[in-house]
Amino acid sequence: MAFELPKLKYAYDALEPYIDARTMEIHHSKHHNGYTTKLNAAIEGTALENKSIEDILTGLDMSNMAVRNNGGGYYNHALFWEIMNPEDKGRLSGELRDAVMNAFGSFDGFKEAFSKAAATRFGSGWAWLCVHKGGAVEVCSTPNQDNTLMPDVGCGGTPILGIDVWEHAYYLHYQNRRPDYIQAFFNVINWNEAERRYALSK
Ligand code: MN3
Repeated sequence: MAFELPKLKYAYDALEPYIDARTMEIHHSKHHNGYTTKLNAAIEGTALENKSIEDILTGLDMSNMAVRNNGGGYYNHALFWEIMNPEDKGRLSGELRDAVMNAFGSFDGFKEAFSKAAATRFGSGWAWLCVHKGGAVEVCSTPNQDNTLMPDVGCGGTPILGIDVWEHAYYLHYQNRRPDYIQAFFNVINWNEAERRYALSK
């Protein structure tokens, strides 16, 4: 079964003014589509062909750059679209809130750690909030299309929230102002989805 580009659950312009429609359209229909197509090409006829994307990434041979880059790109963007929502954003609550308070002391403490990880990622990459088995959360950052499911990336657990800090994610609207984009992202986080993923992965 080939992987398919996931459909967005909202319109390209739904995250305006925080993320502009043109960026969303190119990001989804070009960039994410490209990762999907190249992932399928990279696994066709191999032992990875019938595995889930999670299994492919957790068991990844990190020297397999085609699967690392495109499998990461496929998974990361699928997560990214889901953990944003223009309307029903919810708020940090329940067990995820408890875990965030334990790790960072306050919501502002979390926001500062997450924003710093995103802002200081040199070049292209992602910042994550991830959860370890047992329920503890941590913030970390990975380069390129790596993520915390992959082996030996320096931090671990299952990502439940992530921000894409590749320039293609923000440059049209924010140009070099990555911190403004990171700040804006907090307005579109879908906390209900993050909490759902936390419960599944803790
Ligand atoms: Mn991207």
